[in-house]
Amino acid sequence: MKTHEHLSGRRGFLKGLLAAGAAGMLGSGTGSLLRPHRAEAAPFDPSAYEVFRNACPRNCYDTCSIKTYVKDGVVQFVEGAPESTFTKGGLCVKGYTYPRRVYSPDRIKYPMLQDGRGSGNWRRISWDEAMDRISDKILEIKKRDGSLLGLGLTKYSGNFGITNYGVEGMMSSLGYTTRFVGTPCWPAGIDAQNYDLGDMWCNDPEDMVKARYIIVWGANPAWCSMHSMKYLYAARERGAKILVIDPIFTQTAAKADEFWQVRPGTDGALALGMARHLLDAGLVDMDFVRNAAIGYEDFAAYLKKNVTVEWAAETSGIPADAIRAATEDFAAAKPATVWIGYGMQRHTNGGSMVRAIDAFVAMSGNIGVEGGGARYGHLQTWGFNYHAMIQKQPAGSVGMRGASGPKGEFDFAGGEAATYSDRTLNINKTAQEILDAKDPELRMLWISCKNPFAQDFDRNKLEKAFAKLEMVVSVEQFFTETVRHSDIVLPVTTLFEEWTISASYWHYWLSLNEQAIKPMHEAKSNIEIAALLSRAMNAKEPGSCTFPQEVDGKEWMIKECNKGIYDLFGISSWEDLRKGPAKARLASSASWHDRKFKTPSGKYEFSSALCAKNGFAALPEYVEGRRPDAPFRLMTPHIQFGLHSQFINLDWMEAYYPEPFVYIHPAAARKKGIADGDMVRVSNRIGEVRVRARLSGNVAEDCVVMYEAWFRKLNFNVQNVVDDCEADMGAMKTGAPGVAIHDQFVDIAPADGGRA
Ligand SMILES: Nc1nc2c(c(=O)[nH]1)N[C@H]1C(S)=C(S)[C@@H](COP(=O)(O)OP(=O)(O)OC[C@H]3O[C@@H](n4cnc5c(=O)[nH]c(N)nc54)[C@H](O)[C@@H]3O)O[C@H]1N2
Ligand SMILES: Nc1nc2c(c(=O)[nH]1)N[C@H]1C(S)=C(S)[C@@H](COP(=O)(O)OP(=O)(O)OC[C@H]3O[C@@H](n4cnc5c(=O)[nH]c(N)nc54)[C@H](O)[C@@H]3O)O[C@H]1N2
Ligand SMILES: [Mo]
Repeated sequence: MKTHEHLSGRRGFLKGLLAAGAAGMLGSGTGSLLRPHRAEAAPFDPSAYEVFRNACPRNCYDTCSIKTYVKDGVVQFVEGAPESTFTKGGLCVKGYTYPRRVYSPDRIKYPMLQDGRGSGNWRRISWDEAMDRISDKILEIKKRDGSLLGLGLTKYSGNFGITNYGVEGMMSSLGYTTRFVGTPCWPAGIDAQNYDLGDMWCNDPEDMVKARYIIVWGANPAWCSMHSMKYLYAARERGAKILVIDPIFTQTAAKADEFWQVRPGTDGALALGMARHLLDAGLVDMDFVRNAAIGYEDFAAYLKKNVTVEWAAETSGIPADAIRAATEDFAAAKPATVWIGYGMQRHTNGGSMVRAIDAFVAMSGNIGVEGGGARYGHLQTWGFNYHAMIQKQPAGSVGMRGASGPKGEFDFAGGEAATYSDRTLNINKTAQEILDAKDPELRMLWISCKNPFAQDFDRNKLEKAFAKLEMVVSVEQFFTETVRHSDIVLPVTTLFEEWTISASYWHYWLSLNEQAIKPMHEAKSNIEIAALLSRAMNAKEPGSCTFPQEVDGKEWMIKECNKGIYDLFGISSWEDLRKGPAKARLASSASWHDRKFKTPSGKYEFSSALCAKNGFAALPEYVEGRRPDAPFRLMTPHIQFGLHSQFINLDWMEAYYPEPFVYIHPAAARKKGIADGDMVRVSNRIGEVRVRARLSGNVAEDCVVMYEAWFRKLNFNVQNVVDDCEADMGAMKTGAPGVAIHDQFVDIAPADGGRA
């Protein structure tokens, strides 16, 4: 059965499943006597509901268009919007839990103050008291330091709705502050694609159906982009072959025709070996490399001198014959494509691996081709006004001298010259940067759309860093570990309670997010919170904050739209999106279809002078990965039932996935005296995790896997053993290098107390 068929168009899928579960319990194995009584289902009457448009604002490829059914002011259930051919009427299992998320008894309901950070002594306070305390602190910092550089913002991807860039706007409206810049997600690959192609711009994923050969290289769409799977299946039905390259035998690999269990961090060698074989077998697209590219001759010379298929096989662990055969099949299939995953570039040599894969695809003649391409991501549909983000500093604000650099991957506005700028710290080294910040020290941290204690690196160091902060404010929906390390928490709305608009970095659809219900409890949206803060600041010191003191969420959403967006999506106004999501009108489903690249030369650059200028090899040369300092490599990739620290904390989801595991190969477990289900200790230089072991042939013998996730009742946190080691690339476009999340090494042993 195919996943998408199974899930698509199932209204109330989760509710239905829970009901089935209950019926199952009643009837379990006892035959007809206890056959559950089934009430006649009332026919579905759509007119009984008010229907709203929503959009899943999580940091996910799929950015689903949602239809929300409301009765008596209460969200009853959600379904995927049928108008989007990408969402196609179905949501993932996480999406179907949204009605529980909004009404979860665990939600943060009011502003709260913790008497003694970490004490657990929380008490409810009013919004006025919260803003009074916060504005006092900000003014005190400004008085003490003569600037607001002691005030920091860390924000990432908790909610990518466009209006939420008002949080950055709020900071600017106070003055020049400290910003954590960069992204833990995809920066090395972004820079790599910028060196090669001049931008990150992928084909429409819906055109994968046209591909005759698909390599999914370090991505796991069966879990992380489940709506993309239907295109892989459709392509295969039309005769395409699918190869998955991953150190883990993933659910995606299980669906493929061929799986290569590559040694982590050696994909560069593999791609270069494949490139070398294209050369040897005379399979290079000479028209492309001669007319649309520069540096090909140098690259070919590098391959001849430094690369053999045997070396690639030796380095990556994939047999030479398999490399040759797949390369020939890939070259023969027209078109053929590689989906370059974000997981693959989270290595010390991640950017260089992406460049090697780009080069292989370019040599095969698949760049600029429908159904082809080196697909990574795009920001073609993000051309909003960012008016919420672009706020002026109050007159007389003092900051760092000189102009600021890029402020992250979505910094469309930034970079303009100014006398003063914000201070920028590396988001991938949050703990170290807080510890090192001087003149002034970081005194206060505002956390929004971000869960540092779950998602940032080296948790023990982070604990030390937070101890240095004088005040921590978290804007949150749930009592996360980060909230436990905060002084004040402010309750924020969910998608149903606010207006915004959401685009994807993968597909080409745009979705409106309407406010479907009144905000629960005392929750406010991120921009309303900014307005409240502005009111408090200006009451105390007029002119100290330029953020408007009243905002209307809907008006602010409308103000983000412009003619460029309307034209791109073929709509006359945002209101057209009330009828359903719209898709960008693409000249072609292929990126780079006109072969006009955005590189300095205007060509595909096998040899990039810019890359060399930034301290790397000009050619996509092989770079060795991080050296192990413990017996097992640890990988902590993304999980099916959660999105980072979100969703698994819901009781509905706990029912599916109550407990985390460390997955270890049976042979390795045997050597370590570990049996399936044992409590074990996974440890390294920086910390440890205690967790139950699951024996699995899906991981290599020298590798263990723990999926990142937050369980509200458990102490489980993978960041105890994931350090903040840098990836190679990322600084150019996102302001900081990426992070080598999968270059971690641990030992594993039965936990004291042995079997549990
Ligand atoms: N070990 C390990 N670490 C990783 C990764 C990994 O693979 N392994 N992956 C990395 C990647 S790819 C990413 S993208 C990052 C993700 O890092 P984050 O962006 O920090 O991750 P999330 O858990 O999605 O979201 C953070 C918080 O935002 C809150 N939130 C949701 N909606 C709103 C809202 O409207 N307003 C506010 N103020 N808050 C809201 C959520 O409740 C959640 O606690 O993690 C990185 N860290
Ligand atoms: N269900 C779910 N969906 C999500 C997310 C989630 O947390 N859960 N997160 C969202 C976000 S923020 C992102 S960034 C995307 C992430 O999407 P992906 O990049 O697909 O996410 P990961 O599972 O972290 O990594 C993909 C694969 O990369 C592999 N990998 C790691 N190192 C290497 C290597 O050296 N070589 C090769 N070939 N493969 C390697 C891992 O084993 C993993 O199977 O998904 C988004 N969608
Ligand atoms: Mo991510």
